[in-house]
Amino acid sequence: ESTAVVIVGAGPAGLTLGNLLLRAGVECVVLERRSRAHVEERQRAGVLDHAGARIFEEWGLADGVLAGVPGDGGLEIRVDGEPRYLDFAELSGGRTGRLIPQQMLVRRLMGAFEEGGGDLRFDAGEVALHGLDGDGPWVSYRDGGGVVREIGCAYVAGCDGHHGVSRASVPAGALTTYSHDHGIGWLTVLADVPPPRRPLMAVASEGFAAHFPRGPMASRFYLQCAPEEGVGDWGEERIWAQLRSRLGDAGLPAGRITEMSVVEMRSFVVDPMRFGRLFLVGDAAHIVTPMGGKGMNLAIGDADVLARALRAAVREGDGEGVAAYSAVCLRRVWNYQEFSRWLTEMTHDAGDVRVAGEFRRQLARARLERLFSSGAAARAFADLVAGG
Ligand code: RFL
Repeated sequence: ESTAVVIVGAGPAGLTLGNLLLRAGVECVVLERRSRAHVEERQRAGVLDHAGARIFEEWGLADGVLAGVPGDGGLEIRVDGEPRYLDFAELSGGRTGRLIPQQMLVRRLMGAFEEGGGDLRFDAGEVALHGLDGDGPWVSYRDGGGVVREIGCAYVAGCDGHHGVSRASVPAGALTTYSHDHGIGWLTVLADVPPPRRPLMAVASEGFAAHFPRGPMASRFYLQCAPEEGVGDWGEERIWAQLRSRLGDAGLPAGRITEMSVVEMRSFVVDPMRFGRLFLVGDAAHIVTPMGGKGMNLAIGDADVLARALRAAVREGDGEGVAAYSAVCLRRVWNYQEFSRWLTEMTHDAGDVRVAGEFRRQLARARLERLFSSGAAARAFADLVAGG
């Protein structure tokens, strides 16, 4: 069996790439380790930025993928309970994003891919990549029925997330890795609580908290905690009490908690995002903390750059895009890493004085204040939220 591109992983990166290649007339097969049900239910991100939405528009996928999805109009930052607003539509000249839960985007991308005749295989076990530094790589896997299969290809797209097999298949020393631990803890809770009127971040002396919409009846909450704390340290009572206090929302109802975990506040980048005929895409190449909501958008942005490069390489024999892939993606990756770090530092240093001390607390508060007193500062922020 052979195809032009084997895509490993059916998350936002792999499914976006699959759809774009289908549109570009480049043959591909998507191999996913987990079951269809598992992939459909996995809830994570919730914001598609303006640049991400543009990609689906440009490739003619917006009608299927973004129909009925509300816009991301703005952000409330509550400082010690005092509400402040940023209107992204106005500040960015209408370049707003969309509020779409990741699993809804994934389901719609799966639907579009399969309706278009795409080849998507779930329950693919023991995926292994071979011959990546030669001209004819191949990918082996064990299918749901236990049969070992091999697919020859011209290129492999490693879209299998941070813990996937693709990056691990690259020989030691071929990639430089950069990683940073932000030194703070985050607890995240997904609950059946009506969403806030607009996405909300809170800066408070007890620490950072946030309340984000995840569809019409669900919310995702984030709570800063000590770096060494685990889920076991947080009973439901403490969670709701801390959320009400930090968010300045005494009436916040305690809904059913459907998921709770500790988020690793760590950033990671590999350079180059390529080894021979393997391209690393999305979380396989980089992770950014959830702060700023850029992880899923980077995955989609990488997929767009790679789809254009592979279209030129496979259909026209033009290897320029393929050669430039890593450098083009890394420019955006570092720009978004910086945005995420900047936002993390400001919202955490300004709250709990134990994070960075009193002097930096005052600096962070000045930075925050600037967003509401300087139009230029607010527009720069909105510009990064819109992405590009
Ligand atoms: P994914 O989504 O991890 O998908 C990888 C896929 O590959 C499969 N896989 C394999 N398949 C075959 N063989 C193997 N050996 C395989 N190993 C793994 C996996 O089963 C999976 O289906 O990576 P991708 O596509 O690069 O997408 C990245 C995004 O999912 C990620 O960046 C975001 O979820 C990050 N993120 C957020 N991003 C945002 O843009 N905005 C947000 O608000 C936001 N919130 C979040 C987040 C991530 C979170 N967690 C849990 C890490 C909130 C959370 C809590």
